[in-house]
Amino acid sequence: MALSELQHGIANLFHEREDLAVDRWVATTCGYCGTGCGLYLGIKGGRAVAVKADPAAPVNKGHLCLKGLYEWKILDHPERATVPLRRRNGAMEPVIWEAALAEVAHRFREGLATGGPEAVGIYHGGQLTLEEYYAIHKLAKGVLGTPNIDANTRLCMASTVSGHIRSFGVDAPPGCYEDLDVSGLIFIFGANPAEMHPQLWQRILRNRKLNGARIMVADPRLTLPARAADLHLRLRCGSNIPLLYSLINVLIKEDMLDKDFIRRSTVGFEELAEAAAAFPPERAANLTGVPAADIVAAARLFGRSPSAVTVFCQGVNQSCQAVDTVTLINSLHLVTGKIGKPGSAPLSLTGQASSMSMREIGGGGSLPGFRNPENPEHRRQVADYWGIQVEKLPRRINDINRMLEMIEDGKLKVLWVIGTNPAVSLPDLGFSRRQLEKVFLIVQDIFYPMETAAYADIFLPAAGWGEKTGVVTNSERRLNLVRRAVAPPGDAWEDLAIVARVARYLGAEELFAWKGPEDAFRELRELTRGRPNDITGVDYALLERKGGVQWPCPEGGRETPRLYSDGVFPTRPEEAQGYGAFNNPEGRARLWAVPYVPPPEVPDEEFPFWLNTGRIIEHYHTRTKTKRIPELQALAPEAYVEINPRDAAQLQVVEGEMVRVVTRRGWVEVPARLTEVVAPGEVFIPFHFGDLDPGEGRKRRAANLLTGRFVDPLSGQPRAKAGACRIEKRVPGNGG
Ligand SMILES: Nc1nc2c(c(=O)[nH]1)N[C@H]1C(S)=C(S)[C@@H](COP(=O)(O)OP(=O)(O)OC[C@H]3O[C@@H](n4cnc5c(=O)[nH]c(N)nc54)[C@H](O)[C@@H]3O)O[C@H]1N2
Ligand SMILES: Nc1nc2c(c(=O)[nH]1)N[C@H]1C(S)=C(S)[C@@H](COP(=O)(O)OP(=O)(O)OC[C@H]3O[C@@H](n4cnc5c(=O)[nH]c(N)nc54)[C@H](O)[C@@H]3O)O[C@H]1N2
Ligand code: SF4
Ligand SMILES: [Mo]
Repeated sequence: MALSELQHGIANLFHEREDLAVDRWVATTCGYCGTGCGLYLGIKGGRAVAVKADPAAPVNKGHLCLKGLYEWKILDHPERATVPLRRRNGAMEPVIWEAALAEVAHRFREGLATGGPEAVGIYHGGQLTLEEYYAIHKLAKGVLGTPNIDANTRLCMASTVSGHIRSFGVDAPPGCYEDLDVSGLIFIFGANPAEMHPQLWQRILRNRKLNGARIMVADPRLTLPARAADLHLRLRCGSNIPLLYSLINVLIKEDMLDKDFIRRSTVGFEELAEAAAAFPPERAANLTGVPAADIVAAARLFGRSPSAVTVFCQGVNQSCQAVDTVTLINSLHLVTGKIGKPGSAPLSLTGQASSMSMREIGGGGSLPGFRNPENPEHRRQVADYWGIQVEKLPRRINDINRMLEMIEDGKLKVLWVIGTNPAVSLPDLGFSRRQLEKVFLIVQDIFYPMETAAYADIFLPAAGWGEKTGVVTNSERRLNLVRRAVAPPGDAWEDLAIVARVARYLGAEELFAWKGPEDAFRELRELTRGRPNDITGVDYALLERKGGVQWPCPEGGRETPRLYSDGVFPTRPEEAQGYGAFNNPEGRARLWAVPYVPPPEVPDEEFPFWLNTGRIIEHYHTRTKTKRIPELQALAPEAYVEINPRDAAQLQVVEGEMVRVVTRRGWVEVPARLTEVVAPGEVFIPFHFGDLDPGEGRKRRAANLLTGRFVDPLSGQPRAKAGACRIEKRVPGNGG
């Protein structure tokens, strides 16, 4: 099937759906990627039977990609989890809810009593609702008082969060999708929106068609956007810093700056200019593999275009020096004044449907409303609102990397995993799975079996997308509603209800006395009053009426598509999300002279290839949903490794041949796919395929058996995109 069909959805499938006689269509939001498309779920006889796009949805205006179109099929899949389970003599057995929850609470109490707040922890996903994140964080910080609270967004957007705070004071993304419609230049930097944010790619293409927008791509792979681009900067894996510095070098040398904006709205230009001076295009060409002339051409395209959006995602967040890369992308826009205006912004794409919501209510280590956990006033505001002792709130959180080390050291004893599949998605799975094995593990998911549940002591079945109501925020700060359209299967409960019931067992019932998600929303909304993400002017009815609202939207005010239009940034210490060099009383953004640190692991004689990992359009993450949708699974049934034909010839590997990919951490065996998409010297493996799926046999194919625990020093985000590996021809019968 052509990629364009996958992006649009197949036209006649869509029309068939329109004719389908359903009882009612329920307006909701897609539960997959951070684009946040509006759609209708068709219900017949109490069951979901169809999806159709919402022509009025501001994000996708009547289009959906295939993942969205087939989303209804997961709703009553036979492998949906329906009963709580408890491990007894090695096997999982059904138990009643109250027994399971009483045991969860007992384990938490026991952990707290014997090891203090550090003995317990929660690790959750980025596909829940705003209200659920709020409840989880209130429980962790306000009731358990534990610093061990983190989310899978550590693997996803953590570097952008830190980068935004360092540049702008607060993790509030400046731009919006409309910028993609009107900008003169779309610079796609370490992202593949054609496959990962298909409806945004359609908007970019429409802009090109209607307005002649230019497209520029920085990616080691020859992705679809790279093929469509006016200019492809095919940098080597892990070389973002020298490339960005060199672009800034040329912008300065050729005087393509907005000096007024630099003077009025930024600090740190001299230091940045000095650091960039060390990266003339010729030097950067050596470090990145991009011809010097292309670097100059790229800088001119950017500098001379009246407007520019830089779209970035995991080729930044999961690559080397990720936070530094984010700050340099922001700096590129700040020194050219290309921010806060129509068509101009750095635009970080969020991955999961609601990972932005998580950031708004205190994920990633802050407090609700982008509050600074070290600011006594911010701490007091939250503690007073919750009616708890301020000392209870952790000052610093332990991220998932630290939590795994604490399990290994025997300090963290009870871990509750909610809506994420760490047995596939964490790096260095050999190490990570040992920790899941060791800790007392509670897993709360919508499917059973799934890989992480294989390590669980208690399993709690959750209601999922289509079965619960709440808010999800997309990449452009747009709050959208997801709606309950059908009842959850069997005895599955909504995550919000599970968290509230555990709180009751812990004696904190009154802190979670909500009748439903809208009560929780009304409570959390008050904590944003006067903060950068003020949503006191929003309620469910407004979200429904408008098809989403972009924050801030204060009471009595209106929504805000674009931030920082006045050139003032929330960097004042009393306002900012942290303390540090980015604080300045004038509200100016910070330009950083970041160091350039060559990657710790680079290809060598023993491991001669760069290993890049990522995604494909057909599957979502660890495939718990997409492998269960026959139409998607059939399109991409198996893992593989992309190898350049030149390297394959040297290795004497042919198309489809099983090869072993080996790193210092482990190995996998997958078929070779010979393709020019990867450059010589680099290979790519999709990370979607777990290897513990019962029914699929035990296969060693999970990309994270290969990745290492190299984390960004500023964000703690593991590097999934640049390691060293070798390819071995498989010798039949050599075991393993
Ligand atoms: N179909 C589908 N869509 C998804 C998802 C999914 O699983 N499936 N997941 C969602 C989520 S959670 C996320 S986070 C997003 C991720 O969306 P993307 O970030 O767009 O996807 P990736 O494939 O992880 O990586 C993007 C590109 O980064 C490039 N890259 C690798 N190393 C470097 C480098 O050093 N520099 C540069 N400049 N580029 C590099 C890779 O070659 C790759 O093409 O997608 C979201 N959308
Ligand atoms: N090598 C490598 N590793 C990576 C990446 C990479 O590019 N390369 N990308 C990283 C990134 S960006 C991300 S975001 C992570 C994603 O990694 P994971 O979070 O592990 O991915 P998912 O498969 O989406 O897991 C979500 C789980 O939640 C369940 N679920 C869905 N909805 C609900 C719900 O409403 N309630 C509950 N309780 N459960 C629910 C699903 O069944 C699934 O088991 O992977 C990271 N790991
Ligand atoms: S682009 Fe993303 S949000 Fe839109 S339908 Fe596809 S997966 Fe869903
Ligand atoms: Mo992600």
